[in-house]
Order: sequence, then structure tokens, then C-alpha cells
Amino acid sequence: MDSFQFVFGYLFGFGLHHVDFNNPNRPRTPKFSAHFYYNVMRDNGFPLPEDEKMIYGEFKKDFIWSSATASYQIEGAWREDGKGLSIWDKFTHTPGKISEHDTGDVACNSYNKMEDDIAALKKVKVSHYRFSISWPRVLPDGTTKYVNQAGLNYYQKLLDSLIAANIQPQVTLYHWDLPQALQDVGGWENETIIERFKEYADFLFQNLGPKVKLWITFNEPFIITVLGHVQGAHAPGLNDRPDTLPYIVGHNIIRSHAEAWHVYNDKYRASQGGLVSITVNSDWAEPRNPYKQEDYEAARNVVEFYLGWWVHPIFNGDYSPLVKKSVLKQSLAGGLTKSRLPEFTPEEIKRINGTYDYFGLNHYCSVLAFPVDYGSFQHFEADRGVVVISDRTWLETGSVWLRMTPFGLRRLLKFIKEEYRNPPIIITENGVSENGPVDLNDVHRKYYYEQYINQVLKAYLLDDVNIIGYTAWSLLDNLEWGVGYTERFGLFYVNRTDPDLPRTPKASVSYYSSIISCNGFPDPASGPHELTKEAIPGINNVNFLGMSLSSEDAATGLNTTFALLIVALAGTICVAVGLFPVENCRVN
Ligand code: GBH
Repeated sequence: MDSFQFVFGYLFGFGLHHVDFNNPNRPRTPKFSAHFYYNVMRDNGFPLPEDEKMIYGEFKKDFIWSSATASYQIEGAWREDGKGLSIWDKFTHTPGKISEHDTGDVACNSYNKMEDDIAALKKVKVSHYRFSISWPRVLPDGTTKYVNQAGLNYYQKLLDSLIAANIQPQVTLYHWDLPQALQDVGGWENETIIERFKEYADFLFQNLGPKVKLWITFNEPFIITVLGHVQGAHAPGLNDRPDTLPYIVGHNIIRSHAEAWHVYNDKYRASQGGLVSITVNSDWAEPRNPYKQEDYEAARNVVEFYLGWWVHPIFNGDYSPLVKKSVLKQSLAGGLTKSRLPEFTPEEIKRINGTYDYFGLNHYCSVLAFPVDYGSFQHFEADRGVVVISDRTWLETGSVWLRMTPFGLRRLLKFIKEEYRNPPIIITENGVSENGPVDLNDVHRKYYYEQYINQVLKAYLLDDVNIIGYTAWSLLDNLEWGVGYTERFGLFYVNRTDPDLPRTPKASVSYYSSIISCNGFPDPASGPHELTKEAIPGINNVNFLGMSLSSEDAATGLNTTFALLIVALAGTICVAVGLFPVENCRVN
């Protein structure tokens, strides 16, 4: 308990219990650490929590196994064959916006290296490939008045090559590279964009639709809105109206999505028979302090702003009550008479509601949340009213914002099932990065995919979530937006010092490919299979610090070592994984 600390008197409390020295009764109150220590004693250490244990089993038949890229991140050829400029061309060419002055001028040169990309996909043995269309490559000024035939041919050829390789396309209409010409007239802020997006979608459905069964209208409206129009960290780099602009932009994105879905539904669905939806990104959030109700509410608000903002109008009708309440409350706190969140008309609510064919989810990590009262501050962040941090025992990766938290994916999937009436879900992105020296033995990525995909399997088998597909981000190391080429998410390494930009498989390629071949994690007891050849730290026995341990013990050792390590040094994941060489092992 807190006690007298010699020369420091009562200044510092070392206790598991707080002692109130102002109260003559000296009452003791257990701190969080007391509860924590109690659990350590009860468990006699740090056993692997139930929800981190792996299970055996397979996904449904015809499960979509995919890998993803996006046009600006891989294509290059920024001025070839009549392509128009996008807001990302302009943004990366603005000094100071991107790490190391990187641009997508060349990127992975996928515009000229289609065969290499197809070969990479074949090696992974994916059933699907998710890529996006560069709007200004096909419609240079954003309108259908002028079509750049060469750009359209590129995508035609890509679709033909994919289908010839027996890989089905998943096509994103908008992965952030808006034609600069449309930004010049206000971009997503100007509601005429709704008509432009509708025409663009119509044009793509008509020209590419016969070869495409899966469409995604928008990739991550949250990131477009908040990073592009609140923080200014992404193109178009706006941050001057963080109180109103995100809601105007968001309003137009939702309405644009709905119009594109209706065009497909009215004109193309009968003949083409595909699916059209939107992809939203969301972290999972846990309360920072599990003993505080406010922290649960903050965690809920995190997920609500990531998902509910977009998905509630589209899946349930109208803006989410929680988002409405948050923005209204903060608007009133700033002396406004009404909410800064625009309202949909009753006709719009009806028109938007139901414009989905599946739930597209991008997910990378979880966070811990707690509330913050911003007073009368008029800002998107104040509306959300939370701060997020990560737990320092969570494994680090090549990106500061991304900690390995596999448990969160299962919880998020279950949340989506319950909140949005059990829709079919496609995970349209999930993956991990590294930075620094190149090491093709990407043990951390194998571990990430193993743990996250196994949590998806639990969501399917144990929680009955209707999960129909999984997509690994990314096929290639590519332009990671604001941080340029410094953070590498690829299954394939792209050597940027070689002008040929060769793609080399990292170790995770054969691992992911084995999961695909096995359609999950079949029980080795039912006979040896491809995965049993691979290192699976969570299931098979592994070599941990020279000792042969059962997987659970090793994982416990791993967690404990990490907890200690991380306190001592802010080492990278690479340092840490070097400590536990995972060796291939065979069952039988
Ligand atoms: C997805 O965004 C994107 O769809 C994809 O294009 C991207 O490459 C991938 O994930 C990996 O990031 O540097 O601290 O300002 C996920 C959302 C957007 C989260 C960029 C991290 C940068 C945060 N990501 N963001 S920071």
C-alpha cells in the first residue's frame, strides 16, 4: 500500500492500494494494479487467454481468397497514354507532404508490368484479386465527355489476363485518386460530384461490368474524409474547416455510393449478376480501463464513427443515432443552435437504405479508448470525444498506428453481425507492415496472417458470422501514402533500387498460399496437409529460445518476453522476432 517514502514523504505512492492520508481512518482502495496482480497470482503467470488460442477448421466452400492493391499505390505511369492528373499526383508533388519526397510517378510500374503482377497472384494462388481503377486514367477530366481509350484498354486487358489465370476481379471504383479537375471545382465538397460519380460508375459498369462480379464503390470513406479533409495528411490536404467539412464531404460520399448502387441495380444487375457494396475501415476498440463505464462508451464511439457513420445510413437507414447525438451535443456546446451534421431528407433516407450487397471491411488493429471533454471546441475530434492509445504489450509492427491485436477482429466481426443484421462480410483488407532493412523471411507477417485469419475462422465457426471472403493487404510493397515507400505491406518485396522493380516473394507468400490451399486450418489429425509443412507457431510445437515447447507455452513465453522487452526498449518487431526463431516442423 502507499506509505511513507523516507525523504519523499508521501509524495509517491508505491502501493497496490491507494491510502487516503487525509482521512484519519486511512482507508485503502485497490488500484487497477492490485486487480492485475491478483490475476497474475491466481493464474500463476500469464497463460494464453482463451480467445488467443487457435482452432482447427475450414472456411465455407467457395470462400473468396484474395489480395489487394490500389491504383495510385502501384500503377505509376502517371502521365502515360493520356492519363489525367489526380489529387494524389498533386499532393505528392507538393513539398513536405510525403516522407522522403516519394511519389507514385513510377510506384511499382504496374501499368507496364501486368504480367509480373499476374505471376505474383498465381504464386499466391488467390481466387480473387482486388485492385482499383484510376478515375483520371479512364476519364482524364473526371467527366464522360472525354474517354481515354488507352487507360480503359489497360483495365480491359488486366481483366482478361486475370480471368485467363482463373482469378476473379474485385474492383474498387474509388481508392482516393480523384481527378484533379474535379477537385478544382470543389471535389467531394461540391454536391455535383454525386452526378459525376454516378456517370463514372455507369461508364465502368457498362464497359467492364461483363467481366466483373464484385464491385466496391468507395474504399474507406472515413480515411477520405478525416485524413483528407480534417487532418490534411492525405490528398486533397484540407484542414481549415475540421468542424464542418468532414460532414459535408461524408454526406456527398454516402449519396454518391447510393447512386452508383442504384445505377447497377437498375441497369446492369439483371444482365451482369454482380454485387456492389462499400468498404469501410474500422479498428476494434476496448475500454482503456475496463472498470469504467465511460471508457466503454468511448470505445463504442470509436467504432461508431469508423463504421456507423457510413454503414448505418446504408444498412439500417439514416445516420446512426450515436453519431447524431455526438455531433449535436458538441455543436450545442459551441453555442450553435443546430447540429453540424447535415440531415438526409426522408426520400434520401429511403433511397440510401439497402444499397448494399455485402459488408466490405478493412481491418488492421485494435485500440484502447477513453473519453475526453473538449469543452466548446468545434472540431471533428471533439465530436468523437475520445482519445485512443495502444497497450504496450501488443506487438509492434512497421507502422506506429498498427499493433498486432488479432482478438479484435473476431470481436469486430461479431459486432457487425449483431449490429447490421448478419450481412455477408468480405474482409477487403487486412495486413501488416515492416520498415527498415529488408528481410525476406517475414516471420512477423506469417504470424499476423496466421493469428488474424484464425480469429476470422472463430468468428465463422463459433460465432456464426457470415464471412464469405478474406483479402490480404497487400500483394506488393507499394506507396504507403503519406509515409511513401518506408512502410512495406507487401507479400512481395519490390526492389526499388533496381529500375526493373522486380517482385520477390517473402516467406509469407507460401504461408498464405498454404492457408488458401487448405481453405483454413484443417486438423492435422485428419491427415497431413500443406499447412503442416509450414511454421505455425500457434498450432505446432515451436522452437522458442532453444527450447522445444508446446505452442501454448511458447506463446506465453513470447508474450512475457515481449512485455518485458517493450518496457526496456522501443525495439522494432524485427528485433523481437529475431529472438524466437520459428522452425519448420512436421506433424507425424
Ligand atoms: C488502408 O488504409 C488503405 O486502404 C490502403 O491503401 C493502405 O495502404 C493500407 O490500409 C495500410 O495503411 O501515418 O499515423 O497518419 C488504412 C488506414 C490510412 C491507417 C493511413 C494509417 C496513416 C496514419 N490507414 N493511416 S498516420
